[in-house]
Amino acid sequence: MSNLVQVSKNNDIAVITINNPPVNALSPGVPEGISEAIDQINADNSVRAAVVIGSGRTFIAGADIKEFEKITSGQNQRGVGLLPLLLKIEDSRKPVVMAIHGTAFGGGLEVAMAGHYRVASPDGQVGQPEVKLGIIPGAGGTQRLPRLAGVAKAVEMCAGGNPVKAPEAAKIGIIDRVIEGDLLSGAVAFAREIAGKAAPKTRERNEKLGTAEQNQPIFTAARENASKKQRNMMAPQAAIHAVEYATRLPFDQGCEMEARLFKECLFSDQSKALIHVFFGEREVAKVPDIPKETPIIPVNSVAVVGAGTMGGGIAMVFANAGIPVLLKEADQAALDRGLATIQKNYANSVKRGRFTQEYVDQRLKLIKPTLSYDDFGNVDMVVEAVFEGMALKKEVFKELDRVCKQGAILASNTSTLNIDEIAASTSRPQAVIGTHFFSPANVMRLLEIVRGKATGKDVIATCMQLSKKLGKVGVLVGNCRGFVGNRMFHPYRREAQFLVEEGATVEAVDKALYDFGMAMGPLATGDLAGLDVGWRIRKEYRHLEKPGVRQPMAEDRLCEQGRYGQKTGAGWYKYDENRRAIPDPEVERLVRQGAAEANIPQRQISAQEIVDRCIYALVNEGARILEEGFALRSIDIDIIYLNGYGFPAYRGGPMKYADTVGLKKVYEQIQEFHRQHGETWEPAPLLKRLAEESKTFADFNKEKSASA
Ligand code: 3H9
Repeated sequence: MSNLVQVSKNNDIAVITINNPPVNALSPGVPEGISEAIDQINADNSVRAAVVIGSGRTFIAGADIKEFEKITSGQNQRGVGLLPLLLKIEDSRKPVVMAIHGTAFGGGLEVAMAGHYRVASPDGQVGQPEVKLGIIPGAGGTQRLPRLAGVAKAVEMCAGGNPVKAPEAAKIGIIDRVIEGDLLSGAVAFAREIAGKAAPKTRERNEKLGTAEQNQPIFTAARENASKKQRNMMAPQAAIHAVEYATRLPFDQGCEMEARLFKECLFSDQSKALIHVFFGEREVAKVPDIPKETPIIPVNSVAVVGAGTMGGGIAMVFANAGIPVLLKEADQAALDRGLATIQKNYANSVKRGRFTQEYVDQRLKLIKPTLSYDDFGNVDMVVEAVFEGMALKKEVFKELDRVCKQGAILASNTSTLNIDEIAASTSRPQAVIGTHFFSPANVMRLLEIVRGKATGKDVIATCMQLSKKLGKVGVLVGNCRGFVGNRMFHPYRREAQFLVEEGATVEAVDKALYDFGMAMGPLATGDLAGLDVGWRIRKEYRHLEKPGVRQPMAEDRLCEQGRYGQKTGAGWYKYDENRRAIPDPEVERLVRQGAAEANIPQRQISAQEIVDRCIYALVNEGARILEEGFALRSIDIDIIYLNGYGFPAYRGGPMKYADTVGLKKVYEQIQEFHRQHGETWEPAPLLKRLAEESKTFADFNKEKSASA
C-alpha cells in the first residue's frame, strides 16, 4: 500500500490514516491508497467499521492544487479522478466514519461526504472553497452537499466558498457529532456504535433537496448576490448551476453536469489566474536571501508616531492583533482628534457587526495616547506615520534613535520617501525599515515592507512574520521612489488623466476600468485618496520633470479650484451628503478648456483603448521594476496590486494579466502607444526581450531563480 495512506486496527475498527503533509492534499497516490484501504477493510472479516482520519494538523485540505496546472497544460491526462473512489467508499459494506480536524476543504469535504458518517473536533472546519480558485467542486460536492445541508446552505457554501465550523456544520447536518477530547478515540467509539447498523449513503438522501417552488427564489437570490459580490466571475455562477442540477437531475447525471462545469472553469483564464494568486500569496513570504532560520525579534509592544488617518489606522492594526501600542502626537488637539477618529471607526465596526463592544473596549485599552517620547525606551518597534516630508521624518528618526532601546525596530510608513536617507539620520540604519500601510490601514490587506540598503535581515524577517500576525500580506520591496505600488500607480493614473484630456469623459474612463474588474475607476480612486496629495508631490518634484515630456494637467486644474476630491465635496466628481459621486459638467468644461489651451486634439476613445492605456502603463512600469530588482518576482507585484489597489484577483494581477494576453501582443501595443504618445511609453527593456523570446514574466522568475 502507498505510504501516503496507512491502515491499522483498533480491535474490530480499522483506522485509515492519510499521511501527506503538510495538508494531506489528494496528491497522486492518496486516492489510490484510500481505495486500496477500502478494499482491505472489506476483505477483512474481523473489521466491523472504519475510521478515516488525517495525520498531522488537518483532515484532507482538498485536491492537490499543483495538479491542476498539469491537467490544463496536458502533463496530467488522468485528471484528479475522485468520483469512482467516492462511490467505492459510499458502497463499502463496512460503514466508514470520517474523523475531521483542521480543514476538510474541497475534495476533502467531498471525500468526507462519501463516508457514511462524519464526526469532527470542535475546531474542525468544512468548506467548498473551490470558487476562490476559479473552479467549482468537481467530485460530487455540489451534488452531495445539498443532500446533507439543504439547498440554501449548499448554494451559499459552494458559491461563496467560505467554510463552516464544526458546531454549525453539526447543526445543519454535514456532521453527525462533534467530539470533545481526543478525536481518534471518539471516532472509534462512534464507529463501534454504528457498526452493524444500516449505513446511509449520502447520494441516496434526497429528503433535503426541496421542491422547485422552494428552490427557485434561493437560486435567483444567489445569482444576484454573486453577480454583485463576485462581479465578472464565472465560477460562483457555475457552482449555483451545479447545485441546481442536484435538485433537478438524478445523482449520476448531476455529477456529469458538475464535471462539465468543473472542466470549463478549470481551463478558464480566471482559474489559472486565481491559482497563480493562491501560490503567490504564499510565495511572497519567501525571501531568497533570508533563510527560514533567521532570528525573529519579539514584538510585544509598539509605538506609533502621528495620530492622523494613517497613524490612527496603524495603531488599530496593532491593537487588533493584541499588541499594546503607544500613540504619540505633537499636541493635545491633534491627539484628541486622532483618538476620536479611532473611536468612531471602532463604533462603526460594532454597528456593522464586525466586532462586539466588548472586543472593541479591550482593543481601545491597548492604545495609550501620549504627547512625549518618555515611554519609547520600552517598546520593541516604532512605526513613524507623520506628515510626508523628508525634513520632518529625519527629525523624528533622530529622536527615535535617541530614545529607543538598542534592538528596537524603527519603521517608517512613508509611501514615497527614501528609506536610506531616513535611516542615515540615525546611528543604527540596520534597525530602519519601511512599513508602508495602505489606507484605511485597518482594512487594507497590503503591507509593503521596504528594505533599505542597511536593513538587517532579522528586522526584515520579523516584519514579514509580523505582517501575518497583523492580518496583512507583507510583500518585500526595494527602496525606489514610490516603491512598487505607487511607482506603478503613477503612470496608471497619468494615462487616466491623459485619456480625459484627449476627449474621454471622466465616467467613461472609470467605467472602462471598473468593467475590467478594478474595484474603482482611477479617477474616483483619486477623489477618495485626495487629489491634493499628488498635486503637492508633483509640485515638489517638478524640477525632476524632463522638459518637453507631456505631463497631465487636469488634476492640477481641479486642485487649483480647491477640488481635492471627496474630502472637499468635489474633485473629478461632485459628492452628495452620502458621498455618492455625481458627474459634474464643470469638470468637463475645465478639462476641455485646458485641452484647448494645450492644443490636445479631441477624439472618440474606445473602452478597450482606455483599458489598454491604463493597464499596460502598469505593466510597462512593473517590467522596469522587476528588471531593476525592486520587486523580487512578478508575483510580488501582482500580490501588491490585488491587495492594495483593487486589481481583480481573477485576472491574477497586472503581470499575470500581461502573461495571459501574451507579452508579444502587449509589447506591440506599447510600441504603438510609444509612436503615438512619445517618450513616456518607451517599452521596458525586459518586456521587449521577453516578448521577442516568446517568454512570460513567469519565465523570467524561473530564469532568475535558476541563476541565483
Ligand atoms: C479541490 O479540492 C477540487 C475538488 O473539488 C476536486 C476536484 C476533482 N494543494 O496555506 P498554508 C500548500 S480544489 C496543494 O501556508 P495554513 C501551500 O501551498 C482545493 N498544496 O497553511 C503551502 O505550501 P508551501 C480545495 C497546498 O495552515 C502549504 O501547503 N482546497 C494545498 O495557513 C501550507 O499551506 C483548498 O482550496 C492544496 N490543496 O492553511 C484549500 N493547500 O509551504 C487550500 C495548501 O510550500 N488551502 N497547500 O508554501 C488552504 O486554504 C490552506 O492551505 C489551509 C492551511 C487552510 C488548508
